[in-house]
Amino acid sequence: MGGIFCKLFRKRQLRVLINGLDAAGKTTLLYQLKLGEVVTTIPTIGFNIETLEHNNVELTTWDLGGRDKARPLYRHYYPGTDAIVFVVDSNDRERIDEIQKELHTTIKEDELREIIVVIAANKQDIHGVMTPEEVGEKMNVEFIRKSHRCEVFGTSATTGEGLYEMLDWVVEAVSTKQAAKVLGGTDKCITSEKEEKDSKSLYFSSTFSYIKNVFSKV
Ligand code: G3D
Ligand code: MG
Repeated sequence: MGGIFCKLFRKRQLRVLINGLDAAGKTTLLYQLKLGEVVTTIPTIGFNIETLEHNNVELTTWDLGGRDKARPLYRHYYPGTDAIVFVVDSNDRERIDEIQKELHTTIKEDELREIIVVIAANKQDIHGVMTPEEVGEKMNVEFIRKSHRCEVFGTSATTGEGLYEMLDWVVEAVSTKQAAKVLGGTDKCITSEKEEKDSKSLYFSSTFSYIKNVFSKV
């Protein structure tokens, strides 16, 4: 059976990039999720990549900034990505402009035209840091929203505060977007017959509830 049924219920993976300047809290965030082993790939390509895979969820992270030569290499990781989380150190007022520029450059990439953008205003456990609203303003969220769905969350990667709420939102946003694409007929069904058969009872809407479950139970 093809068509919408197949598209809605196929098996799919949630792919999220987690980017930010060094020391923003990306690695801490991955470990805080306690979903399994964080794998670091030491590259011949110029930047360290960490990945965390858990069932249908794949999180990939690397440090941005000061590496213009590496930028073309990032593109290798863009295809198939559902959402990008920019982790911002809310305590780092000096480099907020740098991360703002990185974010705006990144989301202009052709392959990220339709990506869901999340800003994690991290380190909210530290007294006196920029609030999520301030971070959103400095990152020029209003401008981003002209081209992308975008939301800001206050997080603390060390305490876990705000992380699941943020990931929940990502799952919801990706799910909504995917459903809209399927119903609008712009999404191609790539499910094999066998996968389709296996997946009828399991996926799409249930995939996301499942992922949500995974995140919220940790
Ligand atoms: P990165 O992977 O983005 O480079 P890391 O950043 O995860 O390595 O974190 C850099 C430092 O910031 C670490 O401190 C880490 O403990 C701290 N950090 C990360 N997230 C938070 C947070 O939400 N709150 C606070 N208070 N600290 C955080 P060290 O001292 O190990 O360098
Ligand atoms: Mg790191």
